[in-house]
Amino acid sequence: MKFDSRICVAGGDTLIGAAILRRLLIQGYKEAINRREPEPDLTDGAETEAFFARYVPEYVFLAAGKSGGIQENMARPAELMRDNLLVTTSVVHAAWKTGVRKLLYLASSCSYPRNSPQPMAVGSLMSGPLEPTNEPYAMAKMAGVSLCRAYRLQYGADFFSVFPANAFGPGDDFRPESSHVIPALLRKMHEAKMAGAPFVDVWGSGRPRREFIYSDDLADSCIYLMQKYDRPGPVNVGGGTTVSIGELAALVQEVVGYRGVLRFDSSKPDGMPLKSLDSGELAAMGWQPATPLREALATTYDWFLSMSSTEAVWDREDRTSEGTVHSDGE
Ligand code: GFB
Repeated sequence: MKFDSRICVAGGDTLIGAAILRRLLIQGYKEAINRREPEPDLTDGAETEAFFARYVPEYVFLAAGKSGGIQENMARPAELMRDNLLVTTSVVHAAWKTGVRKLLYLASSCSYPRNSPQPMAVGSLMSGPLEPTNEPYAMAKMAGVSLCRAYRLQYGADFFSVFPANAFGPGDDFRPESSHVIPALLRKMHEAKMAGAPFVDVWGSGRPRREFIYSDDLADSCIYLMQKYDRPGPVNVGGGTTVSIGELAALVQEVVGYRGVLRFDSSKPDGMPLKSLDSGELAAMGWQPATPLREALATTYDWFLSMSSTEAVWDREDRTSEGTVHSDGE
């Protein structure tokens, strides 16, 4: 990939896609095509093909498709699955038709079987049942991995997949009903601090463990892999730090400066007991995540504060919706 290569980030408005676009521009790649024309509806195969035919990108980062936290996955499994299947099929096919040189597909660590040995190595994929709370989404993401492999097998296309740890960062979704745990806890604790609320409810037992990666680090790893990776993949991208949800909540509490009590709400699901990735292949290539978890949380909180008066982060209805601290703490 050269600085004047034609690059498409499909899903340039997602957390990871936006981070990839940002990091591409900072690193000097000027031709990221999403800057010139709004992205088409990528669930529409014809629109997607027309878009690719106009720009003929050489490199594609496929970060498109709806995603959400554990509650969103349980509430909207059909929407998440359908959207991801359609978007992936459209983009992979359009990329092949227009002769894209290399495509990187963002998969999800939730496609690993629920009881995979930890840390999870790519050899464990498809070796057992998935976590039920996100099975439809996880299955759709795994179909994307398989689709990339199929285009490689049948057409010799250089399409490969990346399994990232749980990503978070500026631009994340902070809505209680759909957010992942980090934006959810940042927002809950911020609102509780502002309201002087005595408790914040943390879902589940606090015992599940997750590996987190800062979105800019993940974006850098994707650009690095696009430049250097020459195998069929897939490849894991961990964030280097695995913590329990209880430990994470305590860290978020420190970052936000909330002094109340954390209550674990066992009526809410835990999801997968442990998700940690074996990132040995990427480490052996010489890439490591750069941002410590605490620093990344603080930067994300700063972004949230800077945006908190706009609809990008919340709206009036959300402020009183279930899942915020108001339910019990006041
Ligand atoms: O981030 P999260 O929604 O996703 O939840 P998953 C991680 C853990 O944090 C779970 C707990 O054990 C949650 O119960 N948690 C505690 C909370 N408080 C909260 C809260 O206020 N909000 C949220 N959301 N969680 C998702 C998958 O699983 O991971 C997706 O459902 C996707 O498919 C994503 O793959 C990366 O790690 O459990």
